[in-house]
Amino acid sequence: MTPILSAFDGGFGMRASWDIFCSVIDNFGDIGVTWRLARQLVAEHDQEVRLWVDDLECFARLCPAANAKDAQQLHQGVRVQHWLHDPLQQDPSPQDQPPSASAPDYSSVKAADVVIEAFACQLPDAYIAAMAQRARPSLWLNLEYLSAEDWVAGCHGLPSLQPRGLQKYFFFPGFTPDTGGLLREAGLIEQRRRFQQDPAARQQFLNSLGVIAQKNSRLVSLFSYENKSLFSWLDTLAAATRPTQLLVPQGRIIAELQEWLGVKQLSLNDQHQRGALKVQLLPFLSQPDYDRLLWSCDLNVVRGEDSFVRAQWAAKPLLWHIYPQQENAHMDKLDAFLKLYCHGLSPAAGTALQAQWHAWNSGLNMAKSEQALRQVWPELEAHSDAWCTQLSAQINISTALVQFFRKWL
Ligand code: TRH
Repeated sequence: MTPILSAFDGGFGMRASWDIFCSVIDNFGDIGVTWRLARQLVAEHDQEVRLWVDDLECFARLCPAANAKDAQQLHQGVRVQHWLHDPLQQDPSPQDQPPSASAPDYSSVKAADVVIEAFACQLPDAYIAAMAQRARPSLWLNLEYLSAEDWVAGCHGLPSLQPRGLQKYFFFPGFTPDTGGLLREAGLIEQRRRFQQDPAARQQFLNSLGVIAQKNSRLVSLFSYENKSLFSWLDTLAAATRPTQLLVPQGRIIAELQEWLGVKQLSLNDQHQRGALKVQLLPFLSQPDYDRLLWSCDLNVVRGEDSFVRAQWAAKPLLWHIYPQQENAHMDKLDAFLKLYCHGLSPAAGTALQAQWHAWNSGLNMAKSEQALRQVWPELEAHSDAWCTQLSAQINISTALVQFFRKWL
């Protein structure tokens, strides 16, 4: 990876080299976000991108073309490099390393023009040294987790002095113009609108998943962590007059779903009817197909960060299971987003939505809030579309990153 900073003519010139470091904590969000960002920097900004990921198995779930055994591989223009994430910066002894692991020799690695340390994953010390040794040290950015909290805008873009005279800048995604924005591919909204205005395309996509959308049935996608509210929510859907088809990609909620259904093992495309509710298990989809599932449904239950954002681009009502944190810190994040999102909603709709999101994120009974939401559903549908239109007017995070770099030069 040869730094090509010299090719820059005052920042309006050629491609820069980018290294994005991702350490998979758990679940899919870390790699989900960084893989999407890496692809966008290549496809829309013609940048030279290397994505360092420490869990190739997890990466392969999101990139079916990937081989979890190959320490180096190229996908959609992104060079994917396996690394051994060692937060304590101790050289792992050989027996500690999994057989497929291959710790690159960082002393021979040329640090990129721009280095993104995703979610404070801690870069290898030898790589940081390489960043400092460049003729023009690398731009070092810490890509933070998404939050709607007020303090984020004030911290976005702030530098923090690091050893070896390096500066690390905190880069916050966000929902307002004074943040780094959200991941949104060029043309995504137009593509989603075309799909949603084409019933044949929706039906063809759903059929490809083995889903036959019933007339007058509400389609709901479910992607969440284990949740004590699930049973009461499903009971309410089963007892409703309007039929619901619940489409569940394989994931952490399946065990509780099996328990509620009273079945030992749900298999792919199994369909189980309970009253007005039909439940269908789907495979874990590619990211583009998961987008289309979100676009096809009338309500999307999502979690974490990336699916949460993708559901907002679907312009449909959503129910968010936020990633649980210690001391309930996640509830502040949930309320911060609700404060933004409920702006412009009628008191009845805002109250019903907040009641349901709080119940879902606190493991409480969902019956009352589900009933209340039904009364305001048309307003929520219109609101989710208006919210998406408002959000999509903002800069997207890949463009914001490239602009940040050009200003820094
Ligand atoms: O998997 P997650 O729970 O990831 C979490 C969050 O990112 C959280 O913020 C972070 O702190 C934690 O990881 C460490 O949820 P998330 O963010 O929605 O990521 C899921 C990814 O999986 C997303 O890119 C969408 C993708 N996906 C598919 O590609 N196919 C599917 O079928 C489904 C259901 C999801």
